[in-house]
Amino acid sequence: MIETLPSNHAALATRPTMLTQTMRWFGPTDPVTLRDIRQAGASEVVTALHEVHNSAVWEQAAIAERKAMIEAAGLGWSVVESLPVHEEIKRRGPDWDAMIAAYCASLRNLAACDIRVVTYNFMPLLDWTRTDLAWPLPDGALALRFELEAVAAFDLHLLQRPGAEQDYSADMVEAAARRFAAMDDDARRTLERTIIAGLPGSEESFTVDAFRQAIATYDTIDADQLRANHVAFLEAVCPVADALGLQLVVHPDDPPFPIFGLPRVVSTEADVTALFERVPNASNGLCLCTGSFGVRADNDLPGMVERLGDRIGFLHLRSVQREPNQAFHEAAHLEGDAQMASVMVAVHRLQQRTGRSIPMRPDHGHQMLDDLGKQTNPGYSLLGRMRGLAELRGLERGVAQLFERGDRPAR
Ligand code: DNO
Repeated sequence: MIETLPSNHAALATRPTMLTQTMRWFGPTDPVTLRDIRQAGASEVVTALHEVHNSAVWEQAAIAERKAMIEAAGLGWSVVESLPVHEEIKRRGPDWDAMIAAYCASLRNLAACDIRVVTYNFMPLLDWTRTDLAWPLPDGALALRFELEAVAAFDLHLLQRPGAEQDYSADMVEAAARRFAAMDDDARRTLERTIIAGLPGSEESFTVDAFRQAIATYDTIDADQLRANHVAFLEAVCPVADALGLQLVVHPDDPPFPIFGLPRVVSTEADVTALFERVPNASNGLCLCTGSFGVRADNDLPGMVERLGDRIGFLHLRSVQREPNQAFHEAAHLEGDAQMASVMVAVHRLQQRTGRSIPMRPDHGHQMLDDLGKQTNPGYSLLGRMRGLAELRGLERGVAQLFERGDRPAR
């Protein structure tokens, strides 16, 4: 009845702005189906046209077709993860112009399909990197883990990268030698595949020889040069994205420090702050990944949400447990070092201040329960992520209720 409308509106106006719950979906070949994701309680997927090569344009018809498939399953698609940045752009190579033109064409086609948040990263050659994909936890679930010592064993003894020794401490070089000597052939091949064969979502994969050659193409590119190339990329694409009403959100380096002598320049709060200062366009945004930034104890995650909030267009909420010697593993979403409750308080405040529902997803769930016997994408099995999403959803509701009651937790 018309008379009831005003009071309904009033009720709506006071309802808190909550996160948009999403899950990553790798497309029609993903063993996790759209129905699974819907039952896990997400309202949207984040995805990419993984079948399209990095240098090619995402055609509007292909985007529209994928979107229709997602919507037919009762879900939405408004965040791309990822539109990969070609190495020619990161290196500022001879094909830079062509690759930028292709990137902008894809952005136009995405906007035409009303998809307005586009995730990318600027890590040379490798996307996210782990050294163990099935690290047993005390409860029998399996976690992803990273150990710099394992990277060093691979780098020094399998890859035999020239000059690699200079990138590790003497203790690490020794530990890596002992570790490598103790590994049989199978263990060495597994480590090699884990590091360079490409984890889910990485659009590149390498053999040892190809990786050595690819690293050499970055010989003259140090951190300052990579930063300049990142700025050049943004200066070229942000005006296009601004005009289309898109936001480009950069995913931080994972892990957030250089590996294999390759520079990494999106690892700290100072890195991203500098990026926003250099390229102030509205479309220059951040995918705040509490897992990637959280590997470094010097990244204050709740503070980053507070200070960088207006730039945050997408959230990856997961937690790592830091270990000695630059190692870490994926903890349960509310455990580990992320201080997730404090992050959520900051996120809740940000959403109320701006009235923006920010898309978020759980990430790198444990392989657990019925998923243990299944072929799954590492970090992207269903049940661990469903547990993560459920925990995050509960945490957000609890935080919202505290605020509604008038409690104002400082952090
Ligand atoms: C790993 C993901 C990353 C991320 C890209 C964004 O699980 O968070 O692969 O999608 O770095 O471009």
